[in-house]
Amino acid sequence: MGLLTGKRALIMGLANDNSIAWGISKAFHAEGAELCFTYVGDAIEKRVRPLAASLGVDFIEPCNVDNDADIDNLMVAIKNRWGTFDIIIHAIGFAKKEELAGDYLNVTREGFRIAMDISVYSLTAVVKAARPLLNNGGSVLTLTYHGSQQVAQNYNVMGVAKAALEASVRYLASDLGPDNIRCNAISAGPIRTLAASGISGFKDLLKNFPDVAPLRRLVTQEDVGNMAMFLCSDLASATTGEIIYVDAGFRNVSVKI
Ligand code: NAD
Ligand code: 0WE
Repeated sequence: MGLLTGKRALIMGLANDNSIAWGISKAFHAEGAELCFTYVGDAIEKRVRPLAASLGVDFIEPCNVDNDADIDNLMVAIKNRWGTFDIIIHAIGFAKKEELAGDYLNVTREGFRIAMDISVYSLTAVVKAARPLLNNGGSVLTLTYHGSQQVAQNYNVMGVAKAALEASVRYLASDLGPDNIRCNAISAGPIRTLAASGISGFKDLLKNFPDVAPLRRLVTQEDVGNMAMFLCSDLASATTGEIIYVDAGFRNVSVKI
């Protein structure tokens, strides 16, 4: 018996084998969860299919979270295949690349709207659509970053979006709690993924992080996957509305130079 045996998990945000969602998927599979993956676009579909197959998963659906119809269609597909389910992993974040450099105050109205829509509203939209299908004992988990709490150079509008995402977690936890469904976030340290490629200063961040972090190392997709597995298991049955750090202790160190 695995810690997630009998649980069905929707995994949103798998792009390739560097994705945080892949670390979570491997940990979930190892503990017996049944998985469904979503993708956006043909390029990502080509990456997701073989990864899913390597875990014996053939339940793969398209879903662009900027589109209510996609979210509704996803829930119809889940209702048809599973009836009900237990876990939502939301590992999605997006801002236009030009918003992730220079001063925050240069953010545009459209850049702000897109970051908030894809990175924040999507969690609530998915939970709202999924709610009739979610089982008692279920769990919703999203991914955040400490740039929500303290200024992180170049993170800019994503920091503002993550602050709103973390507040959403608390409100969703309050709404879902009476049905015994939990909602939490993992705040991960920097990890080299597609969403971190080509970001100015990211290489330096990865280089310097182990000198400062108490554990003297970077965080891995597996570190995050294991915490996600625990949080979505019944071992975390009274934890909801929380932001759990998987950052090798970095956020507690004040002098970072
Ligand atoms: P990733 O690029 O592997 O995953 C991001 C995913 O978001 C991709 O699968 C992409 O397809 C998806 N996505 C973007 N726009 C979408 C849309 N409109 N509809 C549906 N999906 C969409 O990168 P990652 O680092 O694994 O990111 C996963 C989550 O982890 C994000 O929320 C990110 O903010 C967060 N996070 C990342 C780090 C890091 O350093 N990499 C640290 C803390 C938190
Ligand atoms: O949340 C993230 C990634 C956010 C992200 C990254 C991209 C790159 C490509 C959102 N949208 C896009 N859009 C793109 O076009 N992280 C926590 C990783 C990250 O991103 C940073 C960081 C860190 C850490 C950006 C600037 C500074 C630090």
